[in-house]
Order: sequence, then C-alpha cells, then structure tokens
Amino acid sequence: SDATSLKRKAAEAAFAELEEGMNIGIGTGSTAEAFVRVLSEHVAAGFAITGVATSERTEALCRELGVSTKTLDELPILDVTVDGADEVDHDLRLIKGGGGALLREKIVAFSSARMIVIADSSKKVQTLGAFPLPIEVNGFGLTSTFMAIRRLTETLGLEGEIVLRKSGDKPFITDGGHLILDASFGRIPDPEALSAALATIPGIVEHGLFLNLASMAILAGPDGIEMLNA
Ligand code: DER
Repeated sequence: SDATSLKRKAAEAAFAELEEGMNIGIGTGSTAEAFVRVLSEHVAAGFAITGVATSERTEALCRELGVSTKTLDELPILDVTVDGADEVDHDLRLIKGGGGALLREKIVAFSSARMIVIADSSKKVQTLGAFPLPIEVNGFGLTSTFMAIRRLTETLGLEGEIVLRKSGDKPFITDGGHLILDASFGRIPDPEALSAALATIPGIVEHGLFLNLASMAILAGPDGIEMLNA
C-alpha cells in the first residue's frame, strides 16, 4: 500500500544519513521496521553497521533479517538513532510510545549523538496532544499515581481521559515490566511544563514527550520527502 511505500521512502532517506561502521540505535514500530528492512538489504550487500535495538520486537526483526545488534551496555555511545514517532511538531518535539517501547527508545536516543525521526507526513502537527500521551508507570500504588497525574495535569489546564493500556483484556506490560497510561489531552500547549511536572511524580518511570532529542525529522508525503532540522 502507499502507506508502506511512504514509510520505506523515509527509511531510505534515513539510511542515506548513515556511514559504514556506525553504531546506531534502532527504533520500534512499523516505520522503524521499514528501516530495518532497508538496512538489512544494505547489510546483505556488505554495509558494515551494528545496531542497538529499542525493544524485544525490533531485536527479533534484526536477528531475523541479519542486522547485527549489541546491547546498549556493550555500545553505550551511539552515533545516531533512527526511530518513528506518533507526532512531530515544528520544533522537533515528539510524542512517542504508541508501540509501548518509549522507555528504551528514550534511553537509546539519549545515548546517541543524533536522533533521526522517520514518519509519514501525517505525523506532523502544529501542537502536540491529539495523539494520547503514553505515560509509563511502575504500577505500585497505581491509583495513587493515577490521581497524582490527574490532579497535576488539571493544574496545567489539561483535561481528558487517562486510561490504562490493555493487551487484550489484560494490562499491557512493557519490556521493562511496567504499565502504560494513555492520556488524551487533546492539545498540550506547553510540553516542557508538562514534562517537568510529570517528573515530580515518583510512580512515573518515563513518558512519551521527547524534547531536545530529535535532531532531524524525515517526513514522507504523497508529494515527496520533507526534512525538518533542529
Ligand atoms: O512507539 C513508538 O514510539 C513508535 O515509534 C511509534 O509511535 C511509531 O510507530 P509507527 O511508525 O508504526 O507509526
């Protein structure tokens, strides 16, 4: 479908940013998987690269397609991370976490000199928040954490449903063993203020606001590729 080809076009443009011998972080989600497929074709043709996966799911795909990976402990300093996003604004602020891998994605992106976001152009927004913000929580005292988030976001003027992410009829469990709350704020006019406020709640492990991490976004649309640079 043309959605797949748009993902592939963005993935190919991201590959063009790589150099042989780089250590790269590899994201999670369908666009990141298109990138792994593009990468595997070049690896098969002799392109030397080592990846650090951001999820078990991505790790399994790399193994299946012959892209060599190491752990972040083996490669703690990465040249670039290539990853998808659920929303990208004009300042390269992101909402991520739709695929449930936000904690490892954020740690890997933070360990990289650069972060390249690949997405179809439908992910570009004026203001973040139409996509529900994933908030990864420990789960101990979940109701207390939930109430703290509710109270705190209301003081920021943010309303909307906050729901526990499910996998079938059971709570979704992340690779790190945590739970995810999805908060439908609708619009987040001040992502920095929200990020700082969430950091004050001890039960929150991490959230899907990626600020000051992306250095480039490659957005594929029906009329071509748009590159956004920080
Ligand atoms: O979970 C994530 O952050 C993923 O990158 C995801 O949000 C983007 O997934 P997609 O490429 O399948 O749209």
